[in-house]
Amino acid sequence: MKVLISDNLSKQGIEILEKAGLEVDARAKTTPEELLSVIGNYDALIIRSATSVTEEVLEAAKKLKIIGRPGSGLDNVDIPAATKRGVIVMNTPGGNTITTAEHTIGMLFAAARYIPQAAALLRQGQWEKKKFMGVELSGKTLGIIGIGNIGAVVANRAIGLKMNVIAYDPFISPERVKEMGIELVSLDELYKRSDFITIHTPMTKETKGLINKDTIAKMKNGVRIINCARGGIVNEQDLYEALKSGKAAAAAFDVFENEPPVNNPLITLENFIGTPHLGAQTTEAQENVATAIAEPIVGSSPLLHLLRGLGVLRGSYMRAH
Ligand code: 9EZ
Repeated sequence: MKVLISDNLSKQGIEILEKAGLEVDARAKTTPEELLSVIGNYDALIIRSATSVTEEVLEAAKKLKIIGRPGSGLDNVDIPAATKRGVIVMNTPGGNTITTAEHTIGMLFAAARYIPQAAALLRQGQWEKKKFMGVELSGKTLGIIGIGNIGAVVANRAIGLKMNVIAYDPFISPERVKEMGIELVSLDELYKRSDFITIHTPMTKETKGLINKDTIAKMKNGVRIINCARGGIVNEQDLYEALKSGKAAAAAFDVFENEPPVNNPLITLENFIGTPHLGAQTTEAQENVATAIAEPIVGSSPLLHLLRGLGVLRGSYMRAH
């Protein structure tokens, strides 16, 4: 079984594949043209965000049985086209949970105290205090939109910071909310009561542009907004206006409508903090997702051959935890 790794994968993942006797080609920075020309030789493909698996790629991938995407987000894979050809698509959303939640907590502090802006000025020799009067997190209300795996860890850490945590999620059970020790509210109530708002939903047609001028108008004056989920859930133009007018005191984003954000006016604002999609960038998360994607690919090797031989496997989408 031949495996192509078209982007970077932590060495722990590569070792698992090699030890199992799979033939591994680690070709970081594979171009779309290269991918098209070589993909026909491989049984398995491991990608990151840089590789797009289009219908054209899948058409050329005559031997391909499985695509693994370490981490969450499968925006760059044409899942229906893969499924049509009996190719399994797998991701590992669990491996990033704590790391992404911790980045969110970091952004919460950054938005409360302007740490990145103050540090940048200090580097330039400026000792600026007046400009950076912050607020405490303790006693403030944190509104979490989307209380799945990451949202739940953010809630737990925020409770430790003595924040009052409220959440909105159309899919959560009341029992689970009770276990977490937080209050489930409507979206309108969340907007009305929150001092800080953080988003932890996937990008869907319901969440695209969820935070916009109309919903911002429902928020408290001086609200601080965090987005470490997906670019575009917050309308960037509308947020720009809110940060400019002071309606929103600060915003801290790890994700953008276009990444990297070129000519994006948001990043010029003093009360905006941006990081370059660092949500999953820890040693621990990268090891977690690399091993979590390698293990089922190894396990799949004999099983996939058998199932395809029997005509059972028609393609599907699964999660490897
Ligand atoms: C939808 C959502 C949040 C939401 C939350 C989760 C999949 N999903 N979608 C509409 N977990 C706010 C408005």
